[in-house]
Amino acid sequence: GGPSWTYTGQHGPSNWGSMFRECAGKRQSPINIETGNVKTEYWRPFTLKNYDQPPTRMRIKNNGHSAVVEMDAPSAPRVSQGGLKGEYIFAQYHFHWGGDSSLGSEHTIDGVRYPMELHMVHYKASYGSLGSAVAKPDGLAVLGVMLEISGTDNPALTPLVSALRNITDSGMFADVAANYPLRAFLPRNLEKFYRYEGSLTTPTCNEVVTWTVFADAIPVSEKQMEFFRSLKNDNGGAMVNNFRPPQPLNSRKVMVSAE
Ligand code: SG7
Ligand code: ZN
Repeated sequence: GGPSWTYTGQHGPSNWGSMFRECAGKRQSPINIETGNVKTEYWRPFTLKNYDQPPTRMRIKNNGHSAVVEMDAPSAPRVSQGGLKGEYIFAQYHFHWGGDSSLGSEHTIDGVRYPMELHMVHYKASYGSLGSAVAKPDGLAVLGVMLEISGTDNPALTPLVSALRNITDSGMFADVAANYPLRAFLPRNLEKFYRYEGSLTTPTCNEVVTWTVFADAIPVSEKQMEFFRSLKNDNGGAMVNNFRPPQPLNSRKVMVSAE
């Protein structure tokens, strides 16, 4: 295959653009969201289908860059409305986190970094598969959720965190014992969110993502964070700081939903 990429050193984010042409594009992600420089939009609320349905099976994988969760469900979770054009089918979710809790999120809000960010990746139903959708400018919708430190464990994360011990090395995967529905990983308030047109945050940085970043965070304990930090990356080093820094906004406009 092509050259591998990393989050530090010679193959790190500042050099992705020379290794993968699209990473040097004009609609890259993540970004810093400046809440004083957004345009209010009056959209219908999100319509979430099958987000409350417990999956029949959940698996977690160490892909060398992140911990990725896939699930089987009786009917596929899907999202529409909320300013999205069309219906998007859930594919997987994954996390980005820091080596300590002062950093870790990909998006920042007025420069504020969160210790972890969760991404629920969806592809446009009309494109039929994730593979075809990553070649279309409106192919993906990713829902981004910030996590903030809480004094108590987030119960929905407990089964995932337990499974992390079985996927310490890149390429490993494991079943997750308890099956929380997707809804358990979303903030209660889905009405306030930021929206912009961007890209995948990892190479090949395809400029195909309609981004949603919810204003409200969900909790995670410091103890739960430590389990994520104990994973190993592609090079056998600690999987930490697996976030891309904010990219130039260029001529794009960030929108905010009217609450
Ligand atoms: C993570 O981020 C993985 C990738 C994902 C990438 O490394 O979740 O997905 C898989 C299946 O390994 O790439 C195409 C895709 O979803 C970038 O996703 S992101 O822009 O949401 N961070
Ligand atoms: Zn991501």
